[in-house]
Amino acid sequence: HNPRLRHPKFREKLMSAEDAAMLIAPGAVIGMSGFTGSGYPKAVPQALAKRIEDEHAAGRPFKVSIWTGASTGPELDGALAKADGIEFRLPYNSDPIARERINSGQMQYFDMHLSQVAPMAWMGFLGKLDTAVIEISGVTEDGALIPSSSIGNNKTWLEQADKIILEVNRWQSDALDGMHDIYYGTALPPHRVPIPLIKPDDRIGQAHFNVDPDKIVAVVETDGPDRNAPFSPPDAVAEAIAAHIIDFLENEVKQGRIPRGLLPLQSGVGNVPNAVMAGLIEAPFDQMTAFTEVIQDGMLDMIEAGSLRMASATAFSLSPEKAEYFNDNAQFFRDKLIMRPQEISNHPELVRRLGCIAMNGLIEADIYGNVNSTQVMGSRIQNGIGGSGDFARNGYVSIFMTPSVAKGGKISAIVPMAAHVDHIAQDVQVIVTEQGLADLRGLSPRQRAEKIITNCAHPAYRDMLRDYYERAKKGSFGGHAPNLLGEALSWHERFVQSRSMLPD
Ligand code: 0RQ
Repeated sequence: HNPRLRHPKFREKLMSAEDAAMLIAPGAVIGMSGFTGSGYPKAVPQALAKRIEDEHAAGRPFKVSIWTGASTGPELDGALAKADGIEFRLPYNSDPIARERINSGQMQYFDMHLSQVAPMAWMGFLGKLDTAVIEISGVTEDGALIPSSSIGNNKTWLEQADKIILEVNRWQSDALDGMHDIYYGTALPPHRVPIPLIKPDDRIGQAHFNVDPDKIVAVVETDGPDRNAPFSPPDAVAEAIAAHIIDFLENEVKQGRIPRGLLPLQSGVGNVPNAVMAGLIEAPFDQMTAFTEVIQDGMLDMIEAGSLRMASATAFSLSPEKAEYFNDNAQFFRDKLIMRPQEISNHPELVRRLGCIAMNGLIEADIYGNVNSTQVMGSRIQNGIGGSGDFARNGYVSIFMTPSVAKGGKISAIVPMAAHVDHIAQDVQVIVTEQGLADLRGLSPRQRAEKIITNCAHPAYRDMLRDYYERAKKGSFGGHAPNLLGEALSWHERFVQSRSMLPD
């Protein structure tokens, strides 16, 4: 029998993914594991998608609501969205098929701060959770669950669901056991107490999930890899952005504001943040730490190079090659990584206490430093706010980075007015593009505009921005953050009409 199922009660519930999917009813609200392409269930969602397709073919409606940690993989979001089986989705999506369904108005999507998902579920704001479908890497002799490559909201789903389906994935490394730190001390107001984490490497919880064995209705065996999107190697633009950020951090050290090992790093997902990690290996900082959401390829490289001492996160977000590499070398990494529930990895109290250096990507920023991370042309969702808000508002410094143009130069990442705002100017202290870095700390809106236009805008758009700003200073209703309301979103309007922000 499967050596990963070390408790007899769980072996009694072994069944196929197809049989497990039969235990899910139309309209069910399902809490699944999964965070940035790791630790998501791989067999039951596909079997459920097949069942939904069969029901639809027979003319019967069948949709479910899906809650997760963050994004998942093609076997979950992709398969269920393709089957048109998702009625409602929270809290984060980066799957292209699901994105298309959301943007065509067929799927409801509640995009939310990732630290708030578990508390909102406990408070009952999200409704009742019927079923949890959770990938684990094993069950202990005592009947506790050994987490897999992400934790996300699994603790909460296991507590709140009426029934639980487990997927035991043999592909996950045995060495994951012991890397997790599940904190059971959270409570709701008015009973909350301080979270006793003072340093990023503090362990405050336990290695395994508690579970009520009577709620387990199915155990499914799987043997499949996490499927994260591969990273492209850093290009010249990403390298230039990384160099500006490293200069900025070196200066913070030189000014005596932060120690040589910096403060705990938080790095968003994507190619540019990954390039920053690569750049930090060469930088003159030592004994760095990370208190972040996801462990990316670049962080494992930093650990191997000895520049990063340890990382705390809620999930891996590794390219397929790096995920295999991690599994082959898990013994080396296991005492340098701690994985926590996302309400702890992203907790505003902890991000503020530790003084994280928050580094996130953006879609567009306006000349006053308001940042749009989520909605292209103010209406089309890209991914979601994810953890960027948790870290940006509460860190020691909040850095947002982007190439200065998108879509081959047809879109400027610096615009007169952001068409949607996720991060207000007060939560945005540094903006960086390959053109340069704007340190906005302590500046008024008009001082910010001068700096952002001069340092960050692409030359093809710089004069257009300056022209807008000069005219706005004369024609604006108020002079604090000058704007011409009839014109502020005209660049977006031009793109929607002609697919370019550049004038004819
Ligand atoms: O689309 O692939 O169709 O060409 O957005 O853009 O430049 O590859 O950058 O991968 O770093 O993503 C903000 C989306 C940036 C990401 C965002 C288009 C661009 C491309 C991706 P294509 P790039 P990145 C904690 C942190 C929110 C969540 C977060 C994100 C695609 O960083 O989702 O921060 N952030 N989490 O073409 C139109 C623009 C555009 C644009 C970029 N101005 N207009 N399209 N794109 N700028 C981690 C977690 O929470 C999990």
